[in-house]
Amino acid sequence: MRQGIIQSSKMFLVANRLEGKKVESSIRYLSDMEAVFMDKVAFSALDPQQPVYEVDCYFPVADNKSGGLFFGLTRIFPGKVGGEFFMTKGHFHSNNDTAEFYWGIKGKGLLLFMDKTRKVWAEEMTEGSVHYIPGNTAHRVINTGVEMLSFGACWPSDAGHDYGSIEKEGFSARVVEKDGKLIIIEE
Ligand code: S6P
Ligand code: ZN
Repeated sequence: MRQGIIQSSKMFLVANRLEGKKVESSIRYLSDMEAVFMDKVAFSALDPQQPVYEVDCYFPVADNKSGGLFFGLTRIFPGKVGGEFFMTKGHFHSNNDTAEFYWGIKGKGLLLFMDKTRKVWAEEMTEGSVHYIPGNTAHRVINTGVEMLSFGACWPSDAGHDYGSIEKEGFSARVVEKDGKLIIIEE
């Protein structure tokens, strides 16, 4: 049952790519993410024009209007800065107590959660996985695989995005590969 639902949304996402909808697309390059990665020496050796992830969003109602839903499709490229995997910037919602769904479409990764006390936990993201992100919880996705990681998202139209606190304080855990093994380094 669960698998059936995900397979049909995958067909919609991958085959039709929001066809006929007004889609707003954006790309985050390494140059947009200098503060995010730990290893500044490894970072400076890479091409700043390397894309890290791209997002297609469908906003059927005005931003901030209550009662609507927004929809996003994110694709994170495979790659690392030093040992640290490519990832999204991550954010809290500005309207703090608003939740979100993520679901894995292709590839593999980790969804990292962090609450307001900086407690972190993670869920594995794979093709068909479903993730509920509660309110007051920052969320970031990390591509731990060797292919593109694609996932869907659906969130309330009045959620808003607070990137500032993550830009300033970061997450209290990092996901890196060391000696061929994936490890989570906690603060
Ligand atoms: C929006 C939703 C996603 C992200 C996207 C990029 O609430 O969580 O569409 O915007 O995955 O991540 P970020 O952290 O750069 O917004
Ligand atoms: Zn969000």
